[in-house]
Amino acid sequence: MSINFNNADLSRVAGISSQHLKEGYPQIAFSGRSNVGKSSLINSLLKRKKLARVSGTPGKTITANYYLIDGKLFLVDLPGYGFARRPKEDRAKWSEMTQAYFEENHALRLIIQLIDCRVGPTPDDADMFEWMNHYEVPYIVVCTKCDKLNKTELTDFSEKINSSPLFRQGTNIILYSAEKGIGRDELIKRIIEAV
Ligand SMILES: Nc1nc2c(ncn2[C@@H]2O[C@H](COP(=O)(O)OP(=O)(O)OP(=O)(O)O)[C@@H](O)[C@H]2O)c(=O)[nH]1
Ligand SMILES: [Mg+2]
Repeated sequence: MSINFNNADLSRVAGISSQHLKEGYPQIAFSGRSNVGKSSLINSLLKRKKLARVSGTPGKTITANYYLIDGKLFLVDLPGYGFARRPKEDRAKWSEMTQAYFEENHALRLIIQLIDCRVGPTPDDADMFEWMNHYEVPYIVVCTKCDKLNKTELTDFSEKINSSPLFRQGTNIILYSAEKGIGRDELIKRIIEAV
């Protein structure tokens, strides 16, 4: 299938769980902690500077944003988790929104789970993998902001992440930089395969 990633529009913002789409165009969802770089990654995939909002203050909006790509699939920017300063009500809302998204979602093809290269997997990420493994949801791992590590750090990180016990065997792991465009071609390939 050929997909024109330059042809993209924000087509739906779900602010409450009943607004999620569960059928229709195939969906690829981006999941990860606040500030991990979900929106930046979507912008870099689409070669757009500002389509997905990149926030200086992370975790401000708890919405799922659906970007329709070339009239063929949705990229879904899910609300980020694990932001410590977030009030309790927000965390409850996050859980409700996220669970509702995953429950009986017939359109979901792949979760792209993001991990920050400088942070590594957090306990919240571990919960997410446990959950995805349990429900046999297809996922790949994208390690963001790899431009921030030097060569030695990147080698160390790669070794650690490649032997992480959190992931299902054979999990695809991509090193990514939204700033430099590193990993973009490979990620696009995986998305097309999943669709
Ligand atoms: N150096 C570098 N910085 C990045 C990269 N990707 C994202 N950032 C920065 O990381 C910060 C957070 O990026 P966002 O894309 O807003 O992160 P998010 O996961 O969407 O955050 P929430 O929407 O709050 O959940 C911003 O300051 C970005 O500029 C990258 O590849 N390299
Ligand atoms: Mg974001």
